[in-house]
Amino acid sequence: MPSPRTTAVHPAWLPPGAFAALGGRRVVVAGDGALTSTVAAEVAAATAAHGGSWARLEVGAGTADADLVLTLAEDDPSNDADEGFRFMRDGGSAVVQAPTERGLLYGFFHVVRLGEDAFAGPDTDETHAPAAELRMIDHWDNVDVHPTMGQVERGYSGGSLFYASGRVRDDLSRLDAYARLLAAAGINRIAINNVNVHAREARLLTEDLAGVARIAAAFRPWGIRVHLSVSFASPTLLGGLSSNDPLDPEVAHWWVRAAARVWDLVPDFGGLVVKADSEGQPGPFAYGRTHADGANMLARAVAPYGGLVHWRAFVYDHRQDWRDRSTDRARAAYDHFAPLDGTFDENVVLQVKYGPLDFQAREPVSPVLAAMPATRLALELQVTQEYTGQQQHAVYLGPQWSAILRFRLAGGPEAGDDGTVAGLVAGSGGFAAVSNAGTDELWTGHPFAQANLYAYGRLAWDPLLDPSAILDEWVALTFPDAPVELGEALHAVLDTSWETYEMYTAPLGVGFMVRPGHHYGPDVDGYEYTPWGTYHFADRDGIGVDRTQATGTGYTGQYPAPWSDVYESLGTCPDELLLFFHHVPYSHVLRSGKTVIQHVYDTHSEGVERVEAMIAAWEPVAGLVDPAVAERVAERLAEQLRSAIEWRDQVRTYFFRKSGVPDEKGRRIF
Ligand code: GCW
Repeated sequence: MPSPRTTAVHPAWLPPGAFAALGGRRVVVAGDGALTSTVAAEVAAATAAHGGSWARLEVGAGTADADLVLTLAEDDPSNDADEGFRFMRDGGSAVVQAPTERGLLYGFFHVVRLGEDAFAGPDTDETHAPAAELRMIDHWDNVDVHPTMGQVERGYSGGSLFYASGRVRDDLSRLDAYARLLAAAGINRIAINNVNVHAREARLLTEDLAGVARIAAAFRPWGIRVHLSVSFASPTLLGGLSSNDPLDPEVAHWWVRAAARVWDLVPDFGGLVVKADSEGQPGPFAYGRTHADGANMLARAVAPYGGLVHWRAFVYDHRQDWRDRSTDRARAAYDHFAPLDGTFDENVVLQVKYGPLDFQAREPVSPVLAAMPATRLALELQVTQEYTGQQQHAVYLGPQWSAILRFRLAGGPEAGDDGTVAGLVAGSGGFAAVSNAGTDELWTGHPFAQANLYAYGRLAWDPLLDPSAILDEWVALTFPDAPVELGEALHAVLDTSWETYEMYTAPLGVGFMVRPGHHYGPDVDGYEYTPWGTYHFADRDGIGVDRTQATGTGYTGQYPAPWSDVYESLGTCPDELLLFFHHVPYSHVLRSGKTVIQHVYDTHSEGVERVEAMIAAWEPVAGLVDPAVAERVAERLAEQLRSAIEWRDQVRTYFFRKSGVPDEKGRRIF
């Protein structure tokens, strides 16, 4: 019997075939509770589809005949925070034992991922546990369709999975499939609305609570807790108060009552997400208060319920004057937040974008992550591909995230792994990332963008996983019956796709160069004279932003040693970030031995050639996948090539016109 889920929506990384190994065996599920029932239902569907058998027993009941036992531990310590499990393989049979139901769920998906290897392989006894307790996905979904952003801000996958016709959907059945996919990737928290909270969306906190409760109910069987983005101005907007001052007792009391109403309806509600004093959103600055004042006031309202406040560090001046060379957007988060270290309540998580600007394909890691040891910090990533091809381009972001997570930001070499970005956040505020999923029948627009959502979850569970191995997992799960050539082709297309995208877009860490507003396609000067910040300063002689302490904005001084020195000096600054930190002449010779201008010419030509190679690698295997997937991939690859050519020609031409320096390889410039 085929799984009923496959007919409605694309199964992504959980097609029935992914369950063949366990589904053909004798399986026992032992234990009580809602999540154990989720596991039991999965086992029932898998064994029905693949000819095995299953039984649900009491913990500790005889399980001698089983090939696979999924059991809660007998001596249940009931530490709800424990999501780990023990995996044992012995003579061809396997046991998953977990202290909590959530651990059992993750142990089940571990077995699914292993496939036949769960049973065939050397005997083993392993324990597994996530590196981070907080593994969150954020949706930038609006209830209403926004006039310029559409329903999902920076969404490239159709409409919202949660809202339709101006309210929470009546039919939330698709959320079950979505929650299942997220749980299988290890995600355990979800924020269900945009951090830009417009008037309609603000009311989710009050009059739409019944709908929020229904959404939470859809995620609950999968161990995922729901969070809401809220407007800092809710007391005036929704409560009719005259102020939102965080130190005003009436305001604090309004939030206390709001929290009580939420947790009354949704007892396992996760907490609030806040974008304050950022890009026009209200915040504590209007009342002369700090962000700690604002965050702590909310934190105290939600603390009695174990709730969290995810407070975003994305605060900068978006009304700059391009003539003012002293304002540097890259400095803003550190300048605002580092002085507040140690002043946030324990249930505040400061959510920090991975770079100091805004999810560019290449940025240095945010210095804020090393500057606030007495604050719970979360790393914020962007799975939705706002600045990385908007799910038109095949860009596998696993390698980018892995490089960020492994980067040794703090403490120098002595700090060991604690000083990596993963080490700084995993045991602290964990991970958050903006989702790329929507109502698109393939979930993510580009079918290959599914791999990004999967990879984010897996890296949040274990930041040291190899992104190429994660891709193997995703391929094996998504295409369980495909011949090995398909996997090889997917590696050829995706392994270096981030680097390829970087090659044909903004060079050497300078960033942006995108069309303002929608951020798709090239526009070298698009943002250069706008209030949002200035990014490349190209003139006839050179390009780049001087962010040194010696002669520039001083941003390099926000880094701990050795990075402050490494980035300060032209001699040691890595090539890929050169123009982020320095303004140099076009004739400047990179560590690669090429001049900056020739590097720009070469990478832009090579980037297009690499997209052509991606297409050549994919075409021979396209017939191996579902025709709907093949058709979508073909259409997107064609657009990627068109767009890469557009980028190449505009960027090469722009810099030839600015510099007058010809391409030494004599290639055509327009
Ligand atoms: O990347 C920018 C986006 C905005 C977004 C903002 C943010 C939700 O262009 O659309 O707003 O970042 O992260 O708050």
